[in-house]
Amino acid sequence: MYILSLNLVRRMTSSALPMKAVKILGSVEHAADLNALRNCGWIIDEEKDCIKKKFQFKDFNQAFGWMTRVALMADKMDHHPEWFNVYNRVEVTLSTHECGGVSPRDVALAQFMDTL
Ligand code: H2B
Repeated sequence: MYILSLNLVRRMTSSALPMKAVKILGSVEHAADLNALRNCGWIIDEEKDCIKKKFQFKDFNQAFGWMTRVALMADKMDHHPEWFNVYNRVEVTLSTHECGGVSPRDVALAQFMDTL
Protein backbone atom coordinates (compact mmCIF):
# COMPACT_ATOMS: atom_id res chain seq x y z
CA MET A 1 0.00 0.00 0.00
CA TYR A 2 2.78 2.40 0.95
CA ILE A 3 4.73 1.71 -2.26
CA LEU A 4 1.57 2.11 -4.32
CA SER A 5 0.98 5.49 -2.65
CA LEU A 6 4.52 6.62 -3.39
CA ASN A 7 4.08 5.74 -7.06
CA LEU A 8 0.82 7.64 -7.14
CA VAL A 9 2.49 10.66 -5.56
CA ARG A 10 5.14 10.61 -8.28
CA ARG A 11 2.56 10.17 -11.00
CA MET A 12 0.43 13.02 -9.68
CA THR A 13 3.15 15.54 -9.01
CA SER A 14 5.64 14.76 -11.79
CA SER A 15 6.01 17.63 -14.22
CA ALA A 16 7.16 15.08 -16.81
CA LEU A 17 3.68 13.53 -16.82
CA PRO A 18 1.18 16.36 -16.63
CA MET A 19 -2.38 15.10 -16.44
CA LYS A 20 -4.43 17.05 -18.89
CA ALA A 21 -7.73 18.64 -17.89
CA VAL A 22 -9.75 16.84 -20.56
CA LYS A 23 -13.18 15.29 -20.09
CA ILE A 24 -12.98 11.52 -19.90
CA LEU A 25 -16.53 10.28 -19.19
CA GLY A 26 -17.53 8.03 -22.10
CA SER A 27 -13.98 7.88 -23.44
CA VAL A 28 -12.84 4.37 -24.35
CA GLU A 29 -9.27 5.15 -23.33
CA HIS A 30 -10.27 5.74 -19.68
CA ALA A 31 -13.08 3.15 -19.40
CA ALA A 32 -10.92 0.69 -17.42
CA ASP A 33 -9.89 3.34 -14.87
CA LEU A 34 -13.50 4.47 -14.42
CA ASN A 35 -14.68 0.88 -14.01
CA ALA A 36 -12.01 0.27 -11.37
CA LEU A 37 -13.29 3.33 -9.50
CA ARG A 38 -16.88 2.01 -9.77
CA ASN A 39 -15.70 -1.24 -8.20
CA CYS A 40 -14.22 0.77 -5.33
CA GLY A 41 -17.56 2.44 -4.57
CA TRP A 42 -17.30 5.59 -6.68
CA ILE A 43 -20.49 6.81 -8.38
CA ILE A 44 -19.86 8.09 -11.88
CA ASP A 45 -22.43 10.86 -12.35
CA GLU A 46 -22.70 11.26 -16.14
CA GLU A 47 -25.30 14.01 -15.88
CA LYS A 48 -23.33 16.30 -13.56
CA ASP A 49 -20.00 15.10 -15.03
CA CYS A 50 -18.41 14.36 -11.66
CA ILE A 51 -17.47 11.38 -9.50
CA LYS A 52 -18.66 10.89 -5.90
CA LYS A 53 -17.99 8.57 -3.00
CA LYS A 54 -19.10 8.32 0.62
CA PHE A 55 -16.29 7.34 2.97
CA GLN A 56 -16.98 6.11 6.49
CA PHE A 57 -14.44 5.89 9.33
CA LYS A 58 -14.35 4.66 12.91
CA ASP A 59 -14.66 8.15 14.40
CA PHE A 60 -13.92 11.84 13.76
CA ASN A 61 -10.21 11.42 14.52
CA GLN A 62 -9.86 8.83 11.73
CA ALA A 63 -11.97 10.86 9.30
CA PHE A 64 -10.13 14.12 9.89
CA GLY A 65 -6.71 12.41 9.82
CA TRP A 66 -7.61 11.01 6.40
CA MET A 67 -8.88 14.40 5.23
CA THR A 68 -5.62 16.00 6.34
CA ARG A 69 -3.53 13.54 4.33
CA VAL A 70 -5.77 14.04 1.30
CA ALA A 71 -5.62 17.83 1.71
CA LEU A 72 -1.80 17.83 1.67
CA MET A 73 -1.78 15.79 -1.54
CA ALA A 74 -4.56 17.88 -3.09
CA ASP A 75 -2.51 21.00 -2.42
CA LYS A 76 0.57 19.43 -4.05
CA MET A 77 -1.52 18.53 -7.08
CA ASP A 78 -3.28 21.90 -7.10
CA HIS A 79 -6.44 19.83 -7.42
CA HIS A 80 -8.92 20.11 -4.58
CA PRO A 81 -11.90 18.00 -3.55
CA GLU A 82 -15.37 19.28 -2.82
CA TRP A 83 -16.29 17.45 0.37
CA PHE A 84 -18.71 17.35 3.26
CA ASN A 85 -17.83 15.95 6.69
CA VAL A 86 -20.02 15.06 9.65
CA TYR A 87 -18.28 13.19 12.49
CA ASN A 88 -17.01 9.94 10.86
CA ARG A 89 -18.47 10.43 7.36
CA VAL A 90 -16.89 12.24 4.42
CA GLU A 91 -18.78 12.71 1.15
CA VAL A 92 -16.46 13.56 -1.72
CA THR A 93 -17.23 15.03 -5.13
CA LEU A 94 -14.48 15.38 -7.73
CA SER A 95 -14.51 17.30 -11.00
CA THR A 96 -12.19 19.61 -12.90
CA HIS A 97 -13.25 23.24 -13.33
CA GLU A 98 -10.89 23.80 -16.23
CA CYS A 99 -12.71 21.33 -18.49
CA GLY A 100 -16.10 21.38 -16.72
CA GLY A 101 -16.09 17.65 -16.10
CA VAL A 102 -14.17 14.59 -14.94
CA SER A 103 -10.51 14.53 -16.01
CA PRO A 104 -7.53 12.22 -15.29
CA ARG A 105 -6.70 14.51 -12.34
CA ASP A 106 -9.93 13.43 -10.63
CA VAL A 107 -9.14 9.77 -11.28
CA ALA A 108 -5.67 10.18 -9.77
CA LEU A 109 -6.95 11.96 -6.66
CA ALA A 110 -9.73 9.36 -6.25
CA GLN A 111 -7.16 6.54 -6.48
CA PHE A 112 -5.00 8.29 -3.90
CA MET A 113 -7.97 8.60 -1.51
CA ASP A 114 -8.61 4.86 -1.87
CA THR A 115 -5.00 3.92 -1.13
CA LEU A 116 -4.83 5.70 2.24
N1 H2B B 1 -9.54 21.66 -8.01
C1 H2B B 1 -10.38 20.95 -8.74
N2 H2B B 1 -11.04 19.92 -8.20
N3 H2B B 1 -10.58 21.26 -10.02
C2 H2B B 1 -9.94 22.27 -10.63
O1 H2B B 1 -10.14 22.46 -11.82
C3 H2B B 1 -9.02 23.02 -9.87
C4 H2B B 1 -8.87 22.68 -8.51
N4 H2B B 1 -8.33 23.99 -10.38
N5 H2B B 1 -8.05 23.39 -7.73
C5 H2B B 1 -7.33 24.72 -9.69
C6 H2B B 1 -7.37 24.61 -8.20
C7 H2B B 1 -7.37 26.14 -10.18
O2 H2B B 1 -8.59 26.74 -9.83
C8 H2B B 1 -6.23 27.00 -9.67
C9 H2B B 1 -6.36 28.42 -10.13
O3 H2B B 1 -5.03 26.46 -10.08
